[in-house]
Amino acid sequence: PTIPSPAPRSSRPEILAEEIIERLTYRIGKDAKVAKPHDWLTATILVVRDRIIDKWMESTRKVYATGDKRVYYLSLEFLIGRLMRDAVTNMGLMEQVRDALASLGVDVNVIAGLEPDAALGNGGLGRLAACFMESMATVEVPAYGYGIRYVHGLFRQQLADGWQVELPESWLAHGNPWEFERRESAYEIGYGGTVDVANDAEGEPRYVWKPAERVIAAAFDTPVVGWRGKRVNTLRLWSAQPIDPILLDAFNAGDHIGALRESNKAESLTRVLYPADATPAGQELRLRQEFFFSSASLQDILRRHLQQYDDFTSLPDKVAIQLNDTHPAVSVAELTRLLCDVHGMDFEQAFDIVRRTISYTNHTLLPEALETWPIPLFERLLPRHMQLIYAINAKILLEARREKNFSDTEIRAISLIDESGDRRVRMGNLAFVGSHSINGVSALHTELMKVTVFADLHKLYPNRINNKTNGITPRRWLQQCNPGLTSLIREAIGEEFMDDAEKLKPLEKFATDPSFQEKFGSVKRANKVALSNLVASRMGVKLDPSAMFDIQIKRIHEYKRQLLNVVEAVALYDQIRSHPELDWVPRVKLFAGKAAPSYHNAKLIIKLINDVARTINNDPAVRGLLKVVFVPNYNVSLAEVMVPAADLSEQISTAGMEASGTGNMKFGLNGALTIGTLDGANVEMRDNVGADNIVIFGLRADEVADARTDGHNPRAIIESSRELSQALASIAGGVFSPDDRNRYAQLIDGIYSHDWFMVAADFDAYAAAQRDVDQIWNKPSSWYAKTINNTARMGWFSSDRTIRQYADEIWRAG
Ligand code: DL6
Repeated sequence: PTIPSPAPRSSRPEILAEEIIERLTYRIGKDAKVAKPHDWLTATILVVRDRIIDKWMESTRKVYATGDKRVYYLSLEFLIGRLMRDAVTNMGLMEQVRDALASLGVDVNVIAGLEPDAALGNGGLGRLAACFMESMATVEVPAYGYGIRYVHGLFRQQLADGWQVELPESWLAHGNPWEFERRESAYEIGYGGTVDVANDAEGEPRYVWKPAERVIAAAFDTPVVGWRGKRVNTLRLWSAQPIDPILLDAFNAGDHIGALRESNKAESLTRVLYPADATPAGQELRLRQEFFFSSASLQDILRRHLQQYDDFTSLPDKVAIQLNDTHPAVSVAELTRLLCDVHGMDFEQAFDIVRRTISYTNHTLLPEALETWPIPLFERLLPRHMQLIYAINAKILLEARREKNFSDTEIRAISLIDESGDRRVRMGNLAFVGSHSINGVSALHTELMKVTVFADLHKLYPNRINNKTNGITPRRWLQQCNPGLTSLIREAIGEEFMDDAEKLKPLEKFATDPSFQEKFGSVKRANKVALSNLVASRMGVKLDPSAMFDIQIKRIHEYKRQLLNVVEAVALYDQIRSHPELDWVPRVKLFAGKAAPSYHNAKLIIKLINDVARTINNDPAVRGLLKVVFVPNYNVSLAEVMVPAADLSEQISTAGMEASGTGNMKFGLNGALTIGTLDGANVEMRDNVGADNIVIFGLRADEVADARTDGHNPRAIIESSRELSQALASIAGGVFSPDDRNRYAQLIDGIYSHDWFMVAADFDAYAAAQRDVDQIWNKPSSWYAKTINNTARMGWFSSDRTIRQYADEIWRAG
């Protein structure tokens, strides 16, 4: 029979309102009179979702019909944030939904603010994956994101007496109306056990892995809408379920807890996101998670391929698999296993297909962040994969010796096995050799990759490393988070920039226009008032919106140097007190960010910021000229309020350590001036906005490397800087921690003794750069010219550009 398609849905507000009531009644089972705000939110999402589904099916049908290549983005993290505003604006339904809800007496902003912030990621890497998903739909690349449906995302951060306290976060508490459980898409994932060998009909050895443990990976799909609803892609997140939900024999024998043991064990696999940023959580559970989602995704990809094609020889032409960092690197071995052991291919052919299908993005050079696993653990959990890794290693090492005459030292460096201490599998090397493309995330980072972590592999395969500078989606990070600025830009230059962020360029013409500057200033002020209201209501701290809002928001890490920022705040505080007669620029220094729970120094830095804040904010001598605020529980939704309100963006990492940064781009786009080092994408920001429109200071990456190898003398540097030595002495001496005078002694001693992160080395340059910023602030026409130029010239940092480059140069798709 011919099955008719559903009739197209109207987007008239009165129809939307009718449907919202219908969903409220029949899907949620609530009478409008007693419905709670969450019920209205769910009903509204369900109505919007139906319109998305039409587009979703159209997109899926299209790729089946055309046979276009599909892109699979494997990421252990997707830092999504709220979805409603994003989906509604991308569908072009914002006004209609607002009117429909208003006709029912409901304020869209109120219910949008109730949506939980899906924090299935730690920081930049996870947020990048979320921006990429939106951009892949926007630039019409047929793509699937694959990850884990953690029940608890990144912890909720509270402050207790200035210390970070971690609390569980439950984004699924009210259900998740965006997702569809796909019971038919479930796969078995094995762990442990043995590997049997038997000869096949041709006498070739065939390996059969007999896992000792098995769990089910069940799929949950969320539609991802591109700008103007052009395409809808799928984010497929895996949830672990037991094979046997309950052991009835045990239950009937009275062991009610033991009967659920298997079930609990399976479910614990996907219960929590590891809150480690840049350092691998060296836990068995983490490796289990990595294999779990890699294997489920690959089985799904192969199944879909076989639905359309006879065999896997066409896989590299029809499928591109992007590994987001090394977390899914075990995919290299798992895809080889699936092709060889399950689908009967020989090893050489299988590995050739793997390499032509997979590509890998590196996101960090920090040695402690390069994942390695102890061989005994790897062998125990994944015995067949271990064999395959040895086989891949033998092949690569032979190639290196025979074709490139590699020395023993070079061979040791490229080996998949680190033999230097306890033997470990190097996931970065595995990802590298199993990929046809390895990319860094900014120009500087990519060049450093070639001469540091992957120097020897780069020598072996000189054409594989390439750069794809990160980007951000301008829909979330301009249009949705800053409607005031978006309307102002539209009035000035029309709407083209909404489809192509590089079309923001014509805004340059207005950079020096006094009346535009004034309007730009009013928009900024309104955003600062909004942030001040949030800070007042959450923290009871009053901010003056006419002061300069100087903001540093990101994970708390020593290399990101929140410590440099707070030490400078202390030095400025001393200066203001010593010279009250001077014309100081009023500043509010705002910080937000989470520290990994086990990262002692990062947590101490949070406490220090809060100690300094308490002292400065309560000192009448400062007369409100300086305030320091640490806003708790940084997440995507908080960033959406803080970014548009920033005057000054702090991007001050030790040069050579921040792979790219993406907060830097968000601030620039929203008209903040950047103070930063020549690190990560700051370098390309300077190239794009012009050296006059960004304040750069400090050591360059090569100078940091030289200082570290030549052994610089931080003590001498500190002693030569009165401001710095005073600031450090007051912190170390307990001026800000009278309850525990030694609290910061060790932290500050680290600066005196080795200063690995170059806090002392860069301090004077940083303080001088801050005074340059003050000068610019004091000339509003110059300030606005620079900040307007930042907005006008930040379009290149759209993730649409980044995705087009991935699609053209790596995936050859879209
Ligand atoms: O590429 C996204 C993001 C970069 O912008 C940051 O500079 C970088 O630190 C971050 N890397 C990680 C690495 N974690 N691990 N593994 O989060 O990636």
